[in-house]
Amino acid sequence: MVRWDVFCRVIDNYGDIGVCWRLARQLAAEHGIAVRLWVDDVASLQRICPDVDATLEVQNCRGVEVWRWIEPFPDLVPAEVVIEAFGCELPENYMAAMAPSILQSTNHVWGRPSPARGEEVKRVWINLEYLSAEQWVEGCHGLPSPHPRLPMTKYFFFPGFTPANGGLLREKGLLAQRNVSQHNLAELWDRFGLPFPLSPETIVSLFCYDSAPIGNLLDAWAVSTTAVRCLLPEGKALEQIASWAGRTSLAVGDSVQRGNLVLHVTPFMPQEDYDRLLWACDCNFVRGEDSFVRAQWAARPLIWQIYPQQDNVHQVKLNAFLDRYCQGLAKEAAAALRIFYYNWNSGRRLDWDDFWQHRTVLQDHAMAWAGQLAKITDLASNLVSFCKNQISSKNSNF
Ligand code: TRH
Repeated sequence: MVRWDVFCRVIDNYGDIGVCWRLARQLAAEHGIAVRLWVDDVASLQRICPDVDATLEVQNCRGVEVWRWIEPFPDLVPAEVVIEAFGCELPENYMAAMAPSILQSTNHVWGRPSPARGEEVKRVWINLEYLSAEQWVEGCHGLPSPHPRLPMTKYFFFPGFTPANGGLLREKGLLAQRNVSQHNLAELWDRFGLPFPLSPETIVSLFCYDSAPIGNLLDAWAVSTTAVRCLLPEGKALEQIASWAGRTSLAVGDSVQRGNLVLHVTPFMPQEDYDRLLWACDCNFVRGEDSFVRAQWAARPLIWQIYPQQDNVHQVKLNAFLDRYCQGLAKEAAAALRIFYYNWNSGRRLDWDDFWQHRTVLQDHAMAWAGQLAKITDLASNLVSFCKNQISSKNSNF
């Protein structure tokens, strides 16, 4: 059996570990791969998967071996496939051990004798990149990058929205599960301990950075022509919202009512439950990378706050996504969507009613978009095929 090591450094927030955790679980569950996930901040993983024990150095969770990534890094036999997530830079001694070698012993740390003693170990080294809808990504997906000193090649693997790149994370059966849940919303709301929404109330989830014009949005909802119920997972944005509400603080379980808006502070949920929350809401405000993708699988209108980068590089990425997403969307709805995205991402005043008047069109489009994306092979399967090809290739650089 081929073994994989996935390396993840938590920079800030939950996106990096969110993506790596999903990937690791899917590789184990759907591809029968023995996965070690190396993460430097196990506490962040525990936030999205409470089954994880943040005090342990190593543990088995959901079919994945989770290891705390410590420095100095232990000397061990590297796996056959090494995933360096988001350019997180592998430990030097690990990288040196990755260079082509003849296996001296079958006594692996993992205890799985693969390959046989005396055989050359071929390894594949992947840099898993951030998601972008930009055109150039297609040209760079899968490109090799030889190591300047060691006889090894790293391959760039880009997630994306077209068959010309690595695809998006999508577990087997995810959309079927979503469909069942969306036809049984009462059960979903019950699960969250929230009352079943009264039509024509609009239910939104709000997951954002505190740089967003949150006060503006809440003001817009308070004067909205239709009632809005906002579910806000606890996080950094709470402080700003508390001050908007004229409170010293807000905590899980608190509610705020103003005009046509009711806001509930909900707990930060396990990843699977957060998915379900996205399925249940009429519109989802998401951020970063992973919640952004999950909101697309939810097939509901979404507002994306992109992770801000230096020199406004993120604006280009935002436009690239909008260009793809708006294809096939009615002109007026597309214009309203674009304006709302720009204002949300650049701190300007928001006109919720102007945007939400297109809700039916936006809803149909979100469903069509998810269907279109689902035709593309998912990221884990693409990654497995890519690595298999590299390993079996006679011209492999390993
Ligand atoms: O947390 P983020 O802002 O992560 C970001 C981005 O990934 C960005 O690209 C990266 O560079 C930066 O971190 C360092 O947003 P993201 O990507 O949506 O990740 C949030 C994760 O948290 C996602 O896996 C969903 C999960 N989550 C829960 O499990 N429960 C919850 O209640 C919520 C709100 C989120």
